[in-house]
Amino acid sequence: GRRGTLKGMKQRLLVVANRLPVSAVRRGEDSWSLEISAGGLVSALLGVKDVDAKWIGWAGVNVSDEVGQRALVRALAEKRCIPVFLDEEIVHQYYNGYCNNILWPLFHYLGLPQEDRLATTRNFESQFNAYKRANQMFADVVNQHYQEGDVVWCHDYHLMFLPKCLKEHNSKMKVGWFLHTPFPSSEIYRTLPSRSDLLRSVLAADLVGFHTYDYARHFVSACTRILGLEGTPEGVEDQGRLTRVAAFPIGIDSDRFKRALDLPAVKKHVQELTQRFAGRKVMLGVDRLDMIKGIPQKILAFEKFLEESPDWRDKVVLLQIAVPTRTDVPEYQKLTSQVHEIVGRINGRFGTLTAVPIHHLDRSLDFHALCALYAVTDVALVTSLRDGMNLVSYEFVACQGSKKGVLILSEFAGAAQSLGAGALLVNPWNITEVAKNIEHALSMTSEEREKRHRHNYAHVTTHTAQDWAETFVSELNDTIVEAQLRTRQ
Ligand code: ADQ
Repeated sequence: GRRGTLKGMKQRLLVVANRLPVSAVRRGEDSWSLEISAGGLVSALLGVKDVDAKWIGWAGVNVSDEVGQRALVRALAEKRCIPVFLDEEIVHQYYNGYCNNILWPLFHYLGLPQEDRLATTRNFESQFNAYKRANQMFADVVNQHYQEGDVVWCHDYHLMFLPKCLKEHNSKMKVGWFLHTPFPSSEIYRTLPSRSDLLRSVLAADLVGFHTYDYARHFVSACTRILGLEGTPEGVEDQGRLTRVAAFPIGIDSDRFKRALDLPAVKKHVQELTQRFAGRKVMLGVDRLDMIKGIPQKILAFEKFLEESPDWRDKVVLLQIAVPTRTDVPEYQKLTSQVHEIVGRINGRFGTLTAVPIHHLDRSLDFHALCALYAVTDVALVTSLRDGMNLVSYEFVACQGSKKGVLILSEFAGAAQSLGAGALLVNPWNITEVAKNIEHALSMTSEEREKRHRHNYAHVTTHTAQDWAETFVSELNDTIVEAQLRTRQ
């Protein structure tokens, strides 16, 4: 089998992502305190057996002095992390500019900068140059630490130029690249000025992965239409060299959620929340505050539901937990005030002296509080306008072992392809349709709820983050083996 390649030996893996999975705070001239952020990627790779992983990425802080840099390198080494140092100007142009202002919106079908963002169109070239420079800096660090036999796994839209940089330096290096966002239809993608350069660079990898088959197909057609290359069922072929392209849907570490729910502190929290919202159905939204998550659309749909279902008004509450991100970007600030305004209006309209229909929090919750919240929820609302996968929907399902609540899920999230049979799928732009589905979800018979939940739960607990990482890494190994075989024949 494909997984056989990893048996018996520890596969050394270099994981390259824009951000290291740690937050670093400087405590003195040569001392740092580090906190590991247990994101999906970290737990995915911790769970993979026979893999010895090291992380390469930016630590999220600007360190311009050598003493500080050396101290950070030492501190990070203990966590198996290796930093890439980026100065403020590069971060501004590469990360805020090219990554977050150009690629992120484009890949989520929001198009290239217009109106407020138009100024960036003029800076496009300098931002793209900074992007390439930053990717080369990541490549330099990989090259310093690479040993023969390592495989290198590059992550996300920040590092599309990395496969090319790596292969130019060492054509034998095994390089994989995985995209966490959607890859858009080639009609959208082809508006990007640097469209060909980016595709050619990604194709330098041996294995290219996406969350869904659709994204992989979009990528292959972009290569066919823009570069004139041949798409095959295996991937994309260029002058006899095949880049394997495939779907690798991510999952979560579902056991981590199950274990958390067994903790006395979490159980107590569940009890408190249950009492707090007694007599009302709990609806939940958990998102990073980002345009792609469709938060205003979700809240407007909830308002529509309250308008049309007066009987439900004092029997339901929507908890929307939106953690702010990219807070220095004006568009994100605008989104925050827009959401606040809608929430305020609805609470003013439907609230009473003792209760409001929407609790909106601008912050992140710690893992245990989040688990408790997922567990007491009756209906989760995920209304992304586009989303690579959406792990919140998976986490909710993992925590619903006893309650068997309903998931309302946008058809534009990658998760719709895996949880579609259990969730109520909606078009988030159609507020009337979402409102009807809220009503349906709240009044669903327990038989239907259980049947839907069973389907989702089976999926979430058997398609885990560990499976995802293991499959990608072992396929990356096999791809190379096959490529070598082909040359020998
Ligand atoms: P994100 O856009 O961040 O990820 P998502 O997949 O939902 O979206 O993951 C968000 C994570 O952050 C979840 O683990 C969630 O628990 C946590 N989170 C969000 N809001 C929170 C809050 N208020 N408090 C605490 N925790 C919160 C990108 C892509 C996705 C893709 C993932 C993984 O945009 O489409 O699924 O990467 O590939």
